[in-house]
Amino acid sequence: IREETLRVFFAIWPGDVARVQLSGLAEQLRGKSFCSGRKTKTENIHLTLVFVGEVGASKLDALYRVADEIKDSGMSAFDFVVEKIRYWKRNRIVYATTGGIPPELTGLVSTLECALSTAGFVLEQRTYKPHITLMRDALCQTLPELAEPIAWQVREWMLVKSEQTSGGSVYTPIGRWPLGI
Ligand code: 2AM
Repeated sequence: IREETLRVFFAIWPGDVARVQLSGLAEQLRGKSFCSGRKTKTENIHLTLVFVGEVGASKLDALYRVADEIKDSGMSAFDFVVEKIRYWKRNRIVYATTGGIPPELTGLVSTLECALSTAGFVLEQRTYKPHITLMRDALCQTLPELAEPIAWQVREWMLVKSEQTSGGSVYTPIGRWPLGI
């Protein structure tokens, strides 16, 4: 009998206001014929911290343990400020990102990567590039400038289950950890 597996990643979800603003931005990209492509659904707009990938259900406890230990080490809340829209031609995605990566974000990601590796999870070796995917299968002529930054205070991070359905990706949080203020 094969063990059930789940596809999981650690991520941050923008606050409601920021998420609607980001969704409006994605809509604008399509509406004004900047780009063609598939817009990320509003509820799916997120910032990945670490993509863990397919794991056996029995590994979930180890993931929770890693996260609990990090939480107990006292990570701080921070502001994430979206200032740029970029087109990643190779992956055909349009994404939003920040001008300056907050040190708290770098700290959280590297702490997670390190603790996950120690716990035996094999991660991709790519350098972390924070991005919020707004559109997939995108073809772009030009990109608009952001009229003003879109910011929110990051006060928690999550473990999220990803399922592919006929209606697209469905993301379900299966764990949440607060950041201190
Ligand atoms: P993306 O938006 O650039 O595709 C869930 O799939 C999240 O994990 C997405 O934010 C996705 O980034 C990210 N991710 C990172 N590495 C991935 C991989 N190898 N396969 C799928 N998603 C990955």
